[in-house]
Amino acid sequence: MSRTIIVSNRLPTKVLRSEDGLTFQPSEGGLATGLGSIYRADGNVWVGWPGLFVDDPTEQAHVTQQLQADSMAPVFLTENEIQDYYEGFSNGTLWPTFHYFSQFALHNEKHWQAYVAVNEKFCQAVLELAGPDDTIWVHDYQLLLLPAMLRRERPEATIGFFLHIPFPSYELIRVLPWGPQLLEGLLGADLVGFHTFGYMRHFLSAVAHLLGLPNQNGLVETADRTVLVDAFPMGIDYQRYAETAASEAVIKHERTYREALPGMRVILSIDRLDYTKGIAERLLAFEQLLKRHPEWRGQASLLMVVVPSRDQVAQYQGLKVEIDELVGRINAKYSTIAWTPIQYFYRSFPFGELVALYRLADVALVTPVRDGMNLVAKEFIACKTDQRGVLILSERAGAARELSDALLINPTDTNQMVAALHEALLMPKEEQTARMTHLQDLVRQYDVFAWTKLFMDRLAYSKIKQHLLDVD
Ligand code: GDG
Repeated sequence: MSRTIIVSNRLPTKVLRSEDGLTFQPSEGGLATGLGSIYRADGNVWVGWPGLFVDDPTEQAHVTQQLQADSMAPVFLTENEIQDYYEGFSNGTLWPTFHYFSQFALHNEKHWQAYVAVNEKFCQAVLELAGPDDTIWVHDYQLLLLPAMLRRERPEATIGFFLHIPFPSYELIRVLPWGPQLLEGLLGADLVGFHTFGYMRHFLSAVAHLLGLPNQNGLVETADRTVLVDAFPMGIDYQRYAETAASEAVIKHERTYREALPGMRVILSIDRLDYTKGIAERLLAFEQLLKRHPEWRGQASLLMVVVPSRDQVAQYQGLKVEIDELVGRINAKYSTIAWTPIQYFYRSFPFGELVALYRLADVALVTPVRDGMNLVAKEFIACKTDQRGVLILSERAGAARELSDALLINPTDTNQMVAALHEALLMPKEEQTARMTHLQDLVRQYDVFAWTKLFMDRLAYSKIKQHLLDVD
């Protein structure tokens, strides 16, 4: 029987250490939901790091056993590996480079060696589980070398790869000392998928320029195989958001928030702390709105949730200080006894409260300077059960390719952001409904289950196509 093996850096369950020992917390991420139906089906399995350093063999056995019961297989990483492979090469080199922040990118040979070694470790873990007929689906930038490593050991295997972040212009890949190896790593797959057609084109052009391999309609001919490259914009579990948004508990939360902000127009901003998300630029635009359009003072508040992330990395600590100072300065300048311009939360909200915030918001301000897709934009849309509300979206988020009924802006153009905010706050209800209805139709149809099915079908097709080419 053929099975599917999903591989990603993190498992969809977080293992946490508390005073009472280890606890297991399911992750609510979009990927976990979308693939949930696959990896929990007969014999399928998800391979990844449980998100915690565990070195005691008894504890490792306990974690393995607990996760196995829920179709997962852990890859344990040492503290050095977490530092050099994860924080070092993945988050300190690849993340900034792929988001066009190459000035932040570290080029450290030790980090690269750890990246190769950990990809090899994942390869061994997959090989122990995978049979010759199994389908292997590898995810994201932490595992770019894995497809070729698996291919070397299992030439016949069916291997798919999906990248969740942007793929940048080949000029940025060329700056990386290890660019060609990374591309060769990806070409071990049968199918390489990206969120947008633009990222796919950048990848094909990098493969042509750095490896000298041309393509025809997204088919790359390597020395011994054909690799299919395509775009698969990821969706969300629409029904889950829409149903939660209509639930009594969430409506109650929203009412409580409303009572605390009577008559106020709410502009919502939600991100992980990250320099790619354009949080500081957004604050500056809100400040300019208050300056140029004083009529919104006392009438509109920016509700800003920043979820702590990667706080061990220097750039993230600096960004946190910058955001704290900007919020402090703007609030100090414009606050009145009755009104606080920015309601700022540096923490994560439980799912139901997050959905209540989406319901509450009149405007969602989603303005990353670079973002592979951006699921927050789609979640906001799914939660607007009354078809009201305006999405302001950065044209540099992958989601902008699909969500053309949003107000699309350039996140580094403060004037344009101020104009969009003003327009959104004044937008007639009929226009809000017309735009939101279109956006909902789209996000509902291309949900995460459709995305998963499309990718798996295309992967199966790429394999059939290869057999036919081999026969020719
Ligand atoms: C990467 C790519 C791509 C946020 N705050 C809270 C909370 N969240 C949840 C959101 C959303 C998720 O976190 C964030 O997803 P994004 O897509 O916006 O961004 P990344 O984490 O950077 O994800 C991105 C994605 O992969 C998928 O391919 O779209 O471009 O960078 O689901 O709801 N969840 C809860 N409380 C919060 O306070 N419960």
